[in-house]
Amino acid sequence: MKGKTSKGNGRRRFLTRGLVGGGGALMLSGCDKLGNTSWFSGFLDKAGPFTEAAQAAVTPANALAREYTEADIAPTFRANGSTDPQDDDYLDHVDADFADWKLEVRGLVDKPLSLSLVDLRAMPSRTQITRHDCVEGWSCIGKWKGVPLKHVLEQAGVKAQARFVVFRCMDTLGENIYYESCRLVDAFHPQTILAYDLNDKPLLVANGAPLRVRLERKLGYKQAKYLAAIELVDSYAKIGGGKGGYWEDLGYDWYGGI
Ligand SMILES: Nc1nc2c(c(=O)[nH]1)N[C@H]1C(S)=C(S)[C@@H](COP(=O)(O)O)O[C@H]1N2
Ligand SMILES: [Mo]
Repeated sequence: MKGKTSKGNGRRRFLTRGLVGGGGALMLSGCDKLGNTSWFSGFLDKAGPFTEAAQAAVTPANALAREYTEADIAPTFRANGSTDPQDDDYLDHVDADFADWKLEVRGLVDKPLSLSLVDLRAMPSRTQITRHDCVEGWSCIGKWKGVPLKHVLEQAGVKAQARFVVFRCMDTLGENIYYESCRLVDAFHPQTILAYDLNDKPLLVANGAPLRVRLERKLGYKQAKYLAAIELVDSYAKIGGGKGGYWEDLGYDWYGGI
């Protein structure tokens, strides 16, 4: 199952409901200030992303990413990659305003969980204003609110054999379903949250509604959108193309540190 809609263009009507928001030009202008002036694109061209060893040599794993002020927030958070998934299951959730959507927490846990948005919003939350850096050479500052992944993992109870968290998404990009993964130390990082709000509003479809991860010390492609499940595993070798993520399977660095 590729998950592509068989219901044709009719399913695209939510686009005109404005959930995606803004025209392309408008969305770009929200980030121009930073995208054009930041050190970031030049840095990546020359050096590539931090590998795990390089980052570990410079900063400890629990070092915090820089946080910004309200004044730094881009007027529109740019969207990238999948911005309007057409997978049937996803479109059903959009139609129901995500009322029946649940985040499954499974794999190497003591107690698998199934959490609704109401459940997630009732858990402790963290709000952070951070800069998102995409390898395509743009950056954007946004305010994210969500539940620290740590709380979810503590509730589920991580088994001793678990080494990675796999983020299972609902969107098909090209031929494959998007997914990502990170080490437990990054999953327990204080700024790693499962975000449901962006700039004080529920996430738009374009930015990963209803839930996406924020791994603030990592590049844009690690920030998995449209979450369906988080899975605790001891290895990701048998998942997807075996490299730990959608873009990793196509050759990107798995660690993706910044
Ligand atoms: N599920 C899913 N997550 C994803 C992507 C995607 O296509 N699908 N694209 C990634 C990339 S490359 C970037 S830069 C960011 C973009 O997030 P945004 O649309 O909120 O800017 O999401 C990342 N997470
Ligand atoms: Mo990206």
